[in-house]
Amino acid sequence: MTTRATEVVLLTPAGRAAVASVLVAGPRADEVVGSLFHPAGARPFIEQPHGRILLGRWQSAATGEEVVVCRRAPEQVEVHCHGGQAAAAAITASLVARGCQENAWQPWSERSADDPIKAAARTALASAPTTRTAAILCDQYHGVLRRAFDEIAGHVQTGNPSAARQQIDELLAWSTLGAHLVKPWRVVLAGRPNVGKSSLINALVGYERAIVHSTPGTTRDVVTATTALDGWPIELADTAGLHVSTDPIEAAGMILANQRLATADLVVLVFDASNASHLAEQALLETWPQALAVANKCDLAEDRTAHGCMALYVSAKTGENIETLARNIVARLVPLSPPNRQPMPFTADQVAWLQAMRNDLDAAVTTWRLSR
Ligand SMILES: Nc1nc2c(ncn2[C@@H]2O[C@H](COP(=O)(O)OP(=O)(O)OP(=O)(O)O)[C@@H](O)[C@H]2O)c(=O)[nH]1
Ligand SMILES: [Mg+2]
Repeated sequence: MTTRATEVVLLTPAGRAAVASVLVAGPRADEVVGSLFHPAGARPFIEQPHGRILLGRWQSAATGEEVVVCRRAPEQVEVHCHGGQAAAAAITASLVARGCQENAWQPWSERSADDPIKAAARTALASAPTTRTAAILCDQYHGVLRRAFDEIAGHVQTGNPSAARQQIDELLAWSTLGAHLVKPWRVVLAGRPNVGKSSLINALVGYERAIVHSTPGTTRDVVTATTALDGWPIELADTAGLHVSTDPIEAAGMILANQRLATADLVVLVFDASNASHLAEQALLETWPQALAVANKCDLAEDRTAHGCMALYVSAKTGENIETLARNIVARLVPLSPPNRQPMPFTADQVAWLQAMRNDLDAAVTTWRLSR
């Protein structure tokens, strides 16, 4: 018979902090911690009740570290030591030397959670880039998505497929937003050389991310900057100006630009408000009909209609309408703000489960119709 390993898992993230937490979980947790940890009082560790917080010393070859230890539950002990990497690494090494197995927190979290949705939410929360997306993931962690899944299963069991289908469709409508709670939306700025794409990226992120120059063809590579607009994580990509060029480096830049454009969640086409070039603009608008059109350098434009009534007139130089541009980008990506505690599928597995359930329900209805 093989015995289950006792694991050592670093629970706190890398980086500077006051405290680091190491979890020891498994059948030998009490025994190994008891052999290394000496509580301040007379009572030995192994006799201490669960839940009691104990101060003492971690006695191994590498460290005489002062630590706080707690037996959280049967087979689960937490060791809290000084933050940073050194103390936690020394404690982990001493536990590994006594036969424990070091593991990353994600697989441990997935195995130990009572609900896979909760485990996935915990993993996603650790990478949530904004407080807004973290709040939505917190709701999923606390059960709103699980309850919605249970309700769907309940409708199926009680023979109410139309209610199940409606609820599945409502959840799937949030799946695009759910997929971007951790992964930023990809917004690509494109247009002819010198129209001010790099200047607009800089104006949107609020610092000089991309090189701006009066020489057309300044940007060659794709330059990205990740930011948050209205609390949503967004990666803005600056691209080489699109035009006919015999310069091989510029041409390579345009290939990269087109690759980015093909996978973008939103294309922002930038025009020069002070210098309308109708044919070139028309061609870009026909290629990217869903794009957001922006006429930059409006501070130089005498006529604010030359680029059509659909274009938003902005100035990266004066800041005019930059906030409106940010709002318009958000409105395209997230047309509907989720209400509080909105259930939202946020992993590919959850979306696949909903789609499979939807297909099964459709197939059942078809079979029922065909049998009549
Ligand atoms: N007056 C005015 N000038 C601007 C504005 N935006 C950019 N410029 C100027 O236009 C020139 C080109 O700006 P960039 O941001 O480098 O333009 P780009 O589209 O990135 O150019 P490429 O990388 O060459 O394709 C620079 O001299 C900027 O200072 C604006 O809103 N108003
Ligand atoms: Mg540029």
